[in-house]
Order: sequence, then C-alpha cells, then structure tokens
Amino acid sequence: MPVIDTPVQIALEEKYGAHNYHPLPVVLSRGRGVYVWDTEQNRYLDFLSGYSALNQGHCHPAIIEALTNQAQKLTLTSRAFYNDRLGPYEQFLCTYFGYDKLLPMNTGVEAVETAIKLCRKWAYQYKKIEENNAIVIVCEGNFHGRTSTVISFSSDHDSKNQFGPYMPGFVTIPYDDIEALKLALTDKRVAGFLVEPIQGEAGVVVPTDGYLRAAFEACQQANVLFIADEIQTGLGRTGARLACDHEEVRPDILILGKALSGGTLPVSAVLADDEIMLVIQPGQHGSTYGGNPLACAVAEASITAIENENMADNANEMGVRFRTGLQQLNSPHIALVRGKGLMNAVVIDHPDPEAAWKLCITMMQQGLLAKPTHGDKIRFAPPLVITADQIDEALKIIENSLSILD
Ligand code: IF1
Repeated sequence: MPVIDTPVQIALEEKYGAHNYHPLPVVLSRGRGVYVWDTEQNRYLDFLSGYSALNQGHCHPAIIEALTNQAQKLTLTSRAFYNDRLGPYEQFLCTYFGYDKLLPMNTGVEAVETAIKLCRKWAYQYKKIEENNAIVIVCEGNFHGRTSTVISFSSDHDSKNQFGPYMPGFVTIPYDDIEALKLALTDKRVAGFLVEPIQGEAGVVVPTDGYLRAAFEACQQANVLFIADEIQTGLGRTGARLACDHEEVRPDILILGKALSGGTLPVSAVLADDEIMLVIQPGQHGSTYGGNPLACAVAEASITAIENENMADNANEMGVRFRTGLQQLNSPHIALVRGKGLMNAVVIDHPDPEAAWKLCITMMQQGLLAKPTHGDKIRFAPPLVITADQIDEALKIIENSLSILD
C-alpha cells in the first residue's frame, strides 16, 4: 500500500468527503493497544479511544481473532432465519448483565431509538397512557446520537439547528437535579426517563453522588421506566461494569454500544425484562444487520476481554492516577479536572478561545491524541488496558504541552 503524504490524505477528504467533522491534522494508519501510528510512523497515545469504542485497545488480539474466524464462516443471515451465534450471544449477555432479553442493533443511536420505542409501547400497553401521548424525560446537555428523533431533544445547537421539524413527546429537565425530575414525573403521561449516567459530550459531567439512585427510585415511585444510556459510560469505562453499578441502580432498559464491539464494527444492544421487551412482536422492529453472526462473535469476545483482563478495575486505578497527576500539575490553565474511571476531562481556563484546540495540537506534536469538546473542555479517555507507565508518559506530555498556553 503506497504511503500517501499527510497533506495529500487530508486534501482528499477535503475534496471528496462531507465536511461533518474537523479532525486534528493527523492521518492514522495503524493501531495496537493504547498506541496508534500515523503514515509517517510517528507513535501516539490514543486518549480518545474512538469516543470510548476502543475500551479494549486497538486491534485487541482476541477480538480480531473472533472477527477473522467468524468472517471466514458466516457474516450475515438476516433475521429471516436463525443463525448459530445469536442465541448463545443473547444468553451470554443477558446472563452477564442480568436481564431476561436482548434486542440486537448496530449503532448506538439505533439502540436509543429502540429503547424509546419500547418505552412508548410499554406505556400504552401497561401504563394505559393515551396513545401518541407518551412523554420521555431527557436532560439538558444530553447526547444520545444524531437521528432526527434524537436530535429533536438535543440541547446542542449544532446537533439540532435546521434539522426540523422535530419529534414531539420529550420534556427536558436540568441534569443532576432530582427535584426537577420529581416535578416532571407528576405528569401522568410520562413513560420513561432517558439519562446518561455521566454526560459525555457535555464534557464529562459527573452527577452528584446518589443522583442516579434517587432518580431511579423516583421513577419507580412514578411507574416510569429508568432508561440508562451506557453507550459511552458502560463496559468498564467508569471503573465498573456499568456506571449505574456505582449506585446499585439496575436500569429498566439498558442501552449498550461502542466498546461492545471493541472498535471493530458497529454493534449495539438493548436489554430489558420480558414485560418491556415483549411489547415488540414479530414485524414491529428490526434492522438488516441487527444480530448478525459476525457482530455476535465480536461482541462476545469484546465483553470476555473486558472481564478476563479486569479492565474495569484497571480503569478505576489508572483513573485515580491520571486525575491525581493532572491536579498535581497545578497548572493555571486547568480550571477543573473531572471524571470517573478512565472517562475524564479538563476544563481549560485561558483568554484565548482557541486554547483547548492549540493545546491538543501541541499534545499531538508531542505524541498524545485528544480532542476538545464544546470549546474549552478536553476529553481524556484512553483504552482501559493502559498501564501506569503509559499514564505517566501521558501526564509528562500534557505537562510539557501546557507551556504553550503560558
Ligand atoms: C459524533 C462522544 C458524542 C453517545 C451516547 C449515544 C451515542 C453516543 C452517550 C450514539 C455517540 C459519539 C458520536 C460521535 C462523537 C461521540 C460523542 F460523546 F462520545 F464524544 F457525540 F457525544 N449515546 N457518541 O456518546 O452512538 O450512533 O454514534 O454509535 O456523532 O460526533 P452512535
């Protein structure tokens, strides 16, 4: 494969690709574990992890082996027929997370859409809410994906603007505000509460200890489904199997994605018990690739790797090391360090609105990849297989790079 120079690669995307992203000016060509290499063979620590789809690290051997083995056998049957991977995978995941059933989808937002449909239909059948009047409560600062329905309840201008008309049936409340939730729950049309246990895109906003537990109990009191979007927070990222585990909350509907496939191909899933899951009957929901044997093989290997390598515990330990190291830099440019496990972010304090971007460019030049979110926040989310030495290597790069802001 001839090496194409970085500027040429970038120009190709500029000319022939939609301009729906503004990437850092680096062209990656190889990845393994926490490292990626660009076309000039420069090595970087990946502190974005494919937006937390690479919890297991790049090209995890066991996941790639599962992918390549299954790819030689059977990749897609459609759900018109059974295949020999789906049943065992569904049993594996339902047993692992403790639910009756799983509905397999592909992208995260498709799983979010599925959860909304399940919630609405459950409300009509079990809560006897008048049809087409179900309300789902969502939070300010949410990010649940980019379909027309999901951006209908986004509070982010760029995600929502000029994509109307918008889907009705959503009420927005402030995040981490239990009284606001309790008030919203007095509306008898409310069917569900859709929430990220930690808000990712908003810049890693960690709610007050006890918020998730209190929210879950308030929903139970109101016979409203607690729907946890664990697409980014799940699968070890926050130092537990699920972020909800930190508060012993068992969501009525659990949404998974991203690292469910270890960064190989889109695999998502919705888990729930029979009363909820069985409101969808044959012909009422689905997807061409949902539950394909390749996805099942990869997802089983992805979860097994997280479990066998104790990635959640490592995320806990390395997260503490990373946040402590950041705080000890005592940088005047870091206003705030926040996060849980290896889902962390810093808020940059600097008069230059481009400061976070410039810092990311400098860190890139020093061998660490991270990207700003919403201007002044930088998300730091490495693969959960990172070692103490690699955390220290990253902290050194961040420390050296911060001087660019002096
Ligand atoms: C982009 C970040 C954004 C998610 C949660 C559902 C989805 C996501 C909690 C949808 C997707 C991705 C999408 C990507 C950037 C990234 C992201 F927070 F992870 F950084 F946008 F907020 N729920 N998050 O985080 O899953 O359909 O993408 O598989 O769209 O720019 P998807």
